[in-house]
Amino acid sequence: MRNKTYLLLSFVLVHWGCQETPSILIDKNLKEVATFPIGLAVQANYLTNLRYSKTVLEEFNSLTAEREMKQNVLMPEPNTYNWIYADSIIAFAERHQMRVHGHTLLWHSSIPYWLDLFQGTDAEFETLIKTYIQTVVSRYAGKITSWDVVNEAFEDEGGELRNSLFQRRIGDDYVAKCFQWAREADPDVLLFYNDYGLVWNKSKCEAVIKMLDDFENNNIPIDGIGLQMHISDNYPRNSDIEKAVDLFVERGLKIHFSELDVRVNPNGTATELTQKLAEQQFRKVKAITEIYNTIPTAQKSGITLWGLRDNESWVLAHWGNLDWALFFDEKYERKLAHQGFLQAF
Ligand code: 9MR
Repeated sequence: MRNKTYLLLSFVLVHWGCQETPSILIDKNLKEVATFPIGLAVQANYLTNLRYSKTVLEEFNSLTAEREMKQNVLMPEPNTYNWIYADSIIAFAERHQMRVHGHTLLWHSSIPYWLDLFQGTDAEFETLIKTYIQTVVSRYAGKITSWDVVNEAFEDEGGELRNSLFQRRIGDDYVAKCFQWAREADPDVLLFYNDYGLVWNKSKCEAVIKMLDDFENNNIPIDGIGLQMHISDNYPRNSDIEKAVDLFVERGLKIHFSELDVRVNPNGTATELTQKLAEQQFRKVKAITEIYNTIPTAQKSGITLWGLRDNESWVLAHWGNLDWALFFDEKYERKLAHQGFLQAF
């Protein structure tokens, strides 16, 4: 009888949207429980901080440069490469046997100022980009496991290829060319297309699927898809994330949840991370990790958190209000979000 009452009560509570209260049940590091690479986007200078690097080494086994492998940093002036910061991240990873996922060879938002002003012909522009991609990929061959080859190539509306400098100068097949150039430079590195909104933006998702069809028909190499996970505790719906994942899993691609952060204050009304918000974030992290767990092992390339501590997140400057989108607080303390990840296993 007691059991029946309990079951009935649980049913009613779950039905009304009341859920179990999350609590700290597991005292482990992320990499101890993850069955796939668990990555972090870092900045080279952060790694020189002992407290920071200690947490990185305890919790993660994969690294990505948040900024330092983008074109505006690697090639700040014409014919001039600056490898210092990227090399230091690679050296850190090598010292500690961590994987490196490269981000990103081409992105319309990281074009060096001088390239925007480039006066040469279209053919010269194309040669320049090809040389750039092949120089970077060759330099890190054997050190970088996978590259985001092109980032965010599609418009938010209408499923069109983004009207970018690359599209105007090289043409609509520039994305395919970049993948071929990268493959020529390193036959072993895994090549990813990375974008945001593929879960909730139908036209963009369809455009990416069409690109994948074109790649298949024309033997263009691609190994995986990066679903940037800049999400909120209440959006997008878990069922929509599942659907998007299934779509790309069916195509045999590796799946990377590439830029995870979970905003809890998207409308800017909260002034602190309340217990309620922390619990909502816990549930979202747990849910999306559970979704990730359903991907066949061979197709899991990992989850990468887009920053370590809440106060370091790009979302603060970008959205202009307080938020607590990551797994650690300013004092390097694990948040409930961290626990949400652990409890998904
Ligand atoms: O988080 C990154 C921020 O620190 C940089 O200033 C910015 C420009 O390099 O890029 C941010 O990362 C972006 C990523 O490279 C691509 N997807 C969107 C991310 C947030 O803007």
